[in-house]
Amino acid sequence: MGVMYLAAYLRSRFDTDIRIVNQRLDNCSNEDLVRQVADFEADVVGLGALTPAAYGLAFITQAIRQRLPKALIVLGGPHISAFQAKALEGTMADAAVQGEGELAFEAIINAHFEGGGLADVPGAFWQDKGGEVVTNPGMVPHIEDLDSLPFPAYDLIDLSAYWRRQSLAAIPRRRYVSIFSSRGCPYGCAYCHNVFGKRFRPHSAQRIIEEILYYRRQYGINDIEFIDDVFNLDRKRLLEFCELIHRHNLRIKIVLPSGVRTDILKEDEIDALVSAGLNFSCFALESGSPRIQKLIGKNLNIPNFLKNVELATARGVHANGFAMFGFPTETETEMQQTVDVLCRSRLHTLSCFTVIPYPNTPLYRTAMETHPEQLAGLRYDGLGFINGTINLSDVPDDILFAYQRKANRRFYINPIRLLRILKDHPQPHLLPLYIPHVLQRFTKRDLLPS
Ligand code: B12
Ligand code: SF4
Repeated sequence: MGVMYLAAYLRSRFDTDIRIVNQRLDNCSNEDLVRQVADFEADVVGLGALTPAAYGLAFITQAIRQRLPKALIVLGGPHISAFQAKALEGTMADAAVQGEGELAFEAIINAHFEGGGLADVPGAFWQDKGGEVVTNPGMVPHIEDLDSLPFPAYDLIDLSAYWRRQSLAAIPRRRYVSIFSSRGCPYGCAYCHNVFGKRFRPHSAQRIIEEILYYRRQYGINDIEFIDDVFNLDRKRLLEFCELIHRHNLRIKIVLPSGVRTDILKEDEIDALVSAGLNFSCFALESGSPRIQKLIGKNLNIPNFLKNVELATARGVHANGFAMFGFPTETETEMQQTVDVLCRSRLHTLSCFTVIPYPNTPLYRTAMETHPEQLAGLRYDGLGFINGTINLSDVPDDILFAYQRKANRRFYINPIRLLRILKDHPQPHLLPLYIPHVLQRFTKRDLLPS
């Protein structure tokens, strides 16, 4: 989504040809990526990455620099928000941008080609001729009116290739499109990156409808995945959006795989979402312990969480829960509280992880105080959802991972839950595809280094 937003914005500002390559989707090696960039004879190369995939940036930028010595190479995306100026070290990129990218990338291109200098771009990280990394003061302002942005450049990707992979939601193989309908989140979860700032900046309900109508016309799509951080933060926008869905007689399916802020949901909002087409949503508990909720800054009201999951599932919504084990100072009793809340809930399925701290988050700073030994030399290459083996808690490794397994086993080994999954999952005939994933979660100990 990020690079599609950037592409759409940049071509509205410059007369330019843009190509997008998704290394992950295409299973494209670093060498092949460099070859594609060189064959395209790019003048500007933007590289975005999440941290687990960012270890290739040093090789990629060096090889691009060799093949295209004059190209402007710019890094951006969540990895830069996490590692900031450090992300440039070892690379041959000219500059890097943290946070929202549209205006900053435009400013860097202008500074480079119009003879100003990278030193003039507020908040940018850049390397001077001697290879020294400089951090500019200030920050490019956030985009106030998100509706002023063009639709992301879906025309530059092969959308059908994504339909053959699993989307962010655990619903495989279907024709869908993702929409990111708001930026910024006012909550203060300690493990989270602040990519878009703390102020909620939504697209208007009307603009979301226009986007949906466009995708329906263009791709014949009726299945929409909103990957916002807090789609339900603005009650007025939520109800207006649902009302517009009816007014336009749109028969769509709505999926909320990033989750909603569950405890603030109201019953009439759930009704409105369900009648607008909601059939799958994630609900993030993270911890069943009130002390840990406070410690991690999430401050979820757990009784409200349970009540709203029940209301949504009673209306046929497939509910997937998120939970984490292994927060700094977390005890075995607190882990058991999480297992209990999960098993008591009406959630259908569960994504249960152990905590991985990312730099530039409050959690990382806490972990630096409590478990510096776990962070020393920590490599994020390929570190993913289920294979994390870091332990920041107060219990030994075997107990921590036993709780992760226990949560999965106690949650799923329940005939009533299994029947409910079959009844409510949007694609029950494809559920066997998930059996290997579930078994992997049941047996995580096998992944631990000996
Ligand atoms: C969808 C999603 C995924 C998807 C797709 C990821 C992807 N490559 O985009 C999947 C399921 C694969 C995924 C996986 C993971 N994710 Co994720 N994910 C998201 C989510 C919910 C939305 C991403 C999105 O589309 N945002 C909307 C677009 C518009 O924003 P954007 O991509 O950030 O792009 C903007 C800027 O970053 C910038 N930008 C982006 N690229 C570039 C490039 C250049 C050159 C420039 C100048 C600017 C720039 O400009 C863009 C427009 O303003 C975000 C949360 C969020 N709010 O963004 C988390 C998020 C990106 N994920 C996160 C994490 C932790 C993970 C995992 C590591 C989890 C785990 N422990 O396993 C894995 C890693 C997988 C991997 N191997 O890379 C973190 C990022 C951590 C980090 N340091 O990289 C985020 C930010 C969540 C959070 N709040 O902490 N994720
Ligand atoms: S609610 Fe989500 S986006 Fe907001 S601070 Fe918490 S984890 Fe981050």
